Amino acid sequence: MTLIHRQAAPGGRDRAPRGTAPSGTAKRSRRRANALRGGVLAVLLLCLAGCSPNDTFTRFGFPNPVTDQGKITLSLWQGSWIAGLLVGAVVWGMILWSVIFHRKRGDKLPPQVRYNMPIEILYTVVPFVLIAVLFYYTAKDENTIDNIPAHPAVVVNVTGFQWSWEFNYPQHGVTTDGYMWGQGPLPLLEIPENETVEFNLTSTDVIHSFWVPEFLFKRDVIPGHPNHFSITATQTGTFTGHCSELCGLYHSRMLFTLKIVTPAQYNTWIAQQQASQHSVSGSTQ
Ligand SMILES: [Cu+2]
Repeated sequence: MTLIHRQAAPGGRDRAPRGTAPSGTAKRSRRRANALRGGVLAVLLLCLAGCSPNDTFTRFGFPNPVTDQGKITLSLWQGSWIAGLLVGAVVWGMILWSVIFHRKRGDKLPPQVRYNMPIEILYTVVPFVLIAVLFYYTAKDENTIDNIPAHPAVVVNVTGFQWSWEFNYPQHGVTTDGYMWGQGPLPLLEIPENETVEFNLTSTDVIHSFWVPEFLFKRDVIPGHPNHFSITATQTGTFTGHCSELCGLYHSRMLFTLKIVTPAQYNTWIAQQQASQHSVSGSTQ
């Protein structure tokens, strides 16, 4: 209630009369105290961020990449964040500096610096350089990630449909499929580590999108417009793949299991699939 009873000083300004203005020494010590407070706050924030036990922090929220291409994407992501944070630090620093050391002390305007050519040129050149550097690294990394080797070790034809996936290995005459989540086993995509794998993506109905979060990569699966990409897996493990393009009622259930195995395990698995699939197709003829 004290706020309601509080009255503004005459003239609409709620400030101390001129005669009681703080002395120069008091002003300086207040400025110092404000700077100290700002410094403590910055150190606290840095500590809170730096002491995080989760190393997702150093990846700025990205999952741990499991492909050569994903590692490139991660470096670009980290570099862009660091560049952004450096620009942010300069801007936030200048804002804080103005707020702490250049508070309004009267109605007199401070010296104006309009049409100062060196400053105007700096304002134009610095953002241009920043964008040029970001563009260079983006274009360079995009070319590397989009590169498809002339002779990939493994080729997988991926077909997306409402609401599941089919994986065909044309070099081995093997096809795997499955069910959407909740209806049965998910389709299995098995690939070897340390080998180049090319994916050819097609859809039989609407636009889907092939996404393995640990690849740090997704690519649209479009009917009538085959898409391609290639990866080299760097570690073994089991992961979940998703459709990341809203494609209808059960879009969220359109999952698949990705298994990255050693080349020897991959060859064994392919041989098993060939034996079981060919005996099934032989017995149904
Ligand atoms: Cu889909």
